Amino acid sequence: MSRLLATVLIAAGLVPGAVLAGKATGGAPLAIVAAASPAPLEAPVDFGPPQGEPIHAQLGVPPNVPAPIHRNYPAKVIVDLEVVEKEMQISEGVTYTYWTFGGTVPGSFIRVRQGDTVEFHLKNSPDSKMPHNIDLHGVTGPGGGAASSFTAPGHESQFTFKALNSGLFVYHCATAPVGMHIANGMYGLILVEPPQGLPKVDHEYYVMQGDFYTTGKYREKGHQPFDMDKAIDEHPTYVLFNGHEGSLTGDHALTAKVGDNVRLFVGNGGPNLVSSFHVIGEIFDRVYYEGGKNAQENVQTTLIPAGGAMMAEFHVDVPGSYVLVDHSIFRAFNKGAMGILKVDGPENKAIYSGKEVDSVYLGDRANPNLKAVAVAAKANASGTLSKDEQIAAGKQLFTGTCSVCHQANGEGLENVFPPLAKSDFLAKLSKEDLIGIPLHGHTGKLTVNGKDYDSVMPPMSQLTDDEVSNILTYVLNSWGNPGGQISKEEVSKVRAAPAPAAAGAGH
Ligand code: HEC
Ligand SMILES: [Cu+2]
Repeated sequence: MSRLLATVLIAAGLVPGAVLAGKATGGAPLAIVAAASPAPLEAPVDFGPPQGEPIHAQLGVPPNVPAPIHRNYPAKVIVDLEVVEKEMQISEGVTYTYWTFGGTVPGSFIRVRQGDTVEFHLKNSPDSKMPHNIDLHGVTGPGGGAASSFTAPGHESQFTFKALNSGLFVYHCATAPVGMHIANGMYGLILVEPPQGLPKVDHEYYVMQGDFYTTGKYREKGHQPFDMDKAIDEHPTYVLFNGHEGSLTGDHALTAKVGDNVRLFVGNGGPNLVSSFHVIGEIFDRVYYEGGKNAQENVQTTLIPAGGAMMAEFHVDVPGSYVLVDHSIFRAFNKGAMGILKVDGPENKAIYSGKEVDSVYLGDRANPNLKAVAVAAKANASGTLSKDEQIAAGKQLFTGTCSVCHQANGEGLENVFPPLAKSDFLAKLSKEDLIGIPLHGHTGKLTVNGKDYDSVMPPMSQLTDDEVSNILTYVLNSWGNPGGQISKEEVSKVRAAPAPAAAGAGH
């Protein structure tokens, strides 16, 4: 009965004419609707009882997925998943207390075959402070398993479901406050393969986007607690792939060779944001949008709802770094939503003339060595920060922030961006005025080394106090500048003071 009703409603929504016809003929619209609508829904095929010995599922640690299933019968598959609460690095020098399925964010990747009977064991580590459960979107049944899997610390619960529909599905914790559990990293993907399997590819990768809310600013160092108010307001501090800034860049970049076929399983845990998922420099040859059965071809950017997923397949033709982003682009460049697929192999100048995109798109992620920044943050916390440590950290940060305009060697660009190297303007500034430039920007006429500039430097207010102090200490001690040192405290004083009239009036 309910399936029949659903068919009518769906058909009515798709075919406006049918609605009118339905109204006109009163009680018996069905035949008319069916004529102009897609085939009626059928109950999913029941593949019959599980056969053979029970199988223990191999789980995938992100960004890896378990091997494809080459089985031609439905089986009983046992999944063991443990919830672990643990502190991990969210960004260089910044820690966060994650709640995880299997110790990673996103949680372990589960792969079963359509028709399999899944016996799910959810353990909650004795070290946990909170109870947890799991809602798998691939489960047919109220709550997706949530009610049957509520598990206190040190306990285990078990439930069984039949994977009736094939597709790529999100799972997540659904314990109150649900948003907080998801925001802390409690989500992952379960792939229910169709009986014939997926087409063979050279690489399969597992990527999941999530938004994070910390009391401190983006990249503010130290341990950062969850911020409930920011989460309710949907103002994330971080938007990340696989739970940590840099989890898919530098040494952790995804890899492929020219000529390979790549499949990405991409989910969006949310809790709040919808993802406009894009790979810079690639076109998805095929996208199974929303993780379902149908594919669209030749897609640039695909929408992944919060609590949704998609599969993308593409052929890589030329070498280089392809940047995974949420094309809501401030999230990529200012909140961390960036990953890299590094493709090695011979150039193909007929397809692309060459020249790397790294410096244009990657900023400080082109050079994955942000270690110096973490070292400085640690030293700062323990009160032992030296000038050399500040300079080393400042150099890395300068590359990501200031060098686009002032150039890596501080020489600037003739008539556009003034030089910082041997700048007589800079040398005459008081500490406060120098700190004020990155904090408030600069507008209006100025003369550097005898040349006039009348341009705009935007405020770099996204930088934290320690980042500003390290960058300026680096600038002061580079390229023949006069030397000196700026502390984090000096920066916070200037930030707290009202902006000077000149900089304020410039807007
Ligand atoms: C988007 C381009 C841009 C970025 C990024 C940028 N600046 Fe500037 N900067 C300018 C421009 C343009 C001026 C000149 C402004 C004017 O004409 O009033 C300037 C002026 C300055 C000056 C004073 C003039 C001089 O040459 O001594 C300093 C110091 C400075 N910037 C430091 C920095 C630092 C440090 C950073 C990184 C935190 C940075 N800038 C990032 C464009 C930029
Ligand atoms: Cu939970």
